[in-house]
This record gives sequence, C-alpha cells and structure tokens, in this order.
Amino acid sequence: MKTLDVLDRRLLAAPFAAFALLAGMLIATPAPAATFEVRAVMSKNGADVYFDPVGLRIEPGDTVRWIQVNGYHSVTAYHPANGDRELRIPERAQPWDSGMLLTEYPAPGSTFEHTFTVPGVYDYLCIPHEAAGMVGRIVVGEPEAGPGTRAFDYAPEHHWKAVPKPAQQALPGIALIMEKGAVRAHLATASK
Ligand SMILES: [Cu+2]
Repeated sequence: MKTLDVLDRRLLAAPFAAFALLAGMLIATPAPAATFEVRAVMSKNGADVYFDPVGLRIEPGDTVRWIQVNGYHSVTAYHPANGDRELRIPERAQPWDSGMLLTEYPAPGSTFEHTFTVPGVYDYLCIPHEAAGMVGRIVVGEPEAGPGTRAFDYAPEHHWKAVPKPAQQALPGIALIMEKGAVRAHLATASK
C-alpha cells in the first residue's frame, strides 16, 4: 500500500500537513457518477411518441440509459455528423447515434447508454419520429453558452437540415430543466 506508506510518513513528520492533505482529498473527491434512465415510448394506439423525461439535468461524468419501451426508436445527437443536422451539443462533445434499437425492453438490444463529460446543453432526437416531436434535452452541469442554448437555425450558412417545428416545440426550456431536474413528457402524464 504505497499511498498509506506515504501518508504514514507524513503523519509522523508533519501532522498538520497530513491533515490538510486528507481534508483536501475529501473535498476534491467528486460525487460518484450516477446513471439516469429515459424511456423511449410509443403509445398503444401508435399516435404518440416521446422520450420521458423529455428534459433532464445531470452532472459531468453521469450516464444516461435510454430504454425502448414500445415501438422502434433511435437516440441521436443533433450534430452535423448525424445526417447533416444542426449542431446542438457542446462544440467539444462527441456526437452519438444509437442506430435503431432492435427490441423492446427488457430484451438485449433495447437500451443505449451515453456518458456525458463536457458541461452544456445537449439536444437529441429519434430519427424515425423527429418530425412527430420525439426529441429530448439534457443539461450537463451548468448550461454554458454552447450551441444547445442558441435559437433554432442559428447558422443558416451551414445549410444544416432544419429542426422540425414539432421537435422545436417539444424541447423543454433550459430554465425549467434547471429548476425541476427532470421534466416529464406531457404525453407520459396524459390519461390515455
Ligand atoms: Cu421514436
């Protein structure tokens, strides 16, 4: 146990320095990373498709696990690498695309996970249902002034594929996400 040896020597030689070192280690220790679940749902009559919660606040290092409950969906970042879509995740962040999830939960192939390390706002979509407003938003740490905070079509010179109106309207406001932590999908709480 090399670390303990070092600490022992410090404790013998300089108790106050050792105390300061230990206190510093305790303060610097980040909260353990958490995993949050988001359900990808199609209503029984097939009319409604949504992610629930549709808005989520997490901390850097946390993971989101999407679960395909009914229907067939993807979990895809708004990013030019994904079908030339508008960049709506932090510039330094890696885009992701689950591809079509193959089965319904709990069968294998029904979940997708992504770990978020760069703070900021992340918008994502379901490729088959983007036009129906199946999108979600995740705030990692503090929102910062990245692409996800900007108005839609903020860079027309790129000729990115526009975010459809129903998708724009389905994305919850950043302030609401910061306040609530998790914003439930309206359709998830509707009685049908
Ligand atoms: Cu979908």
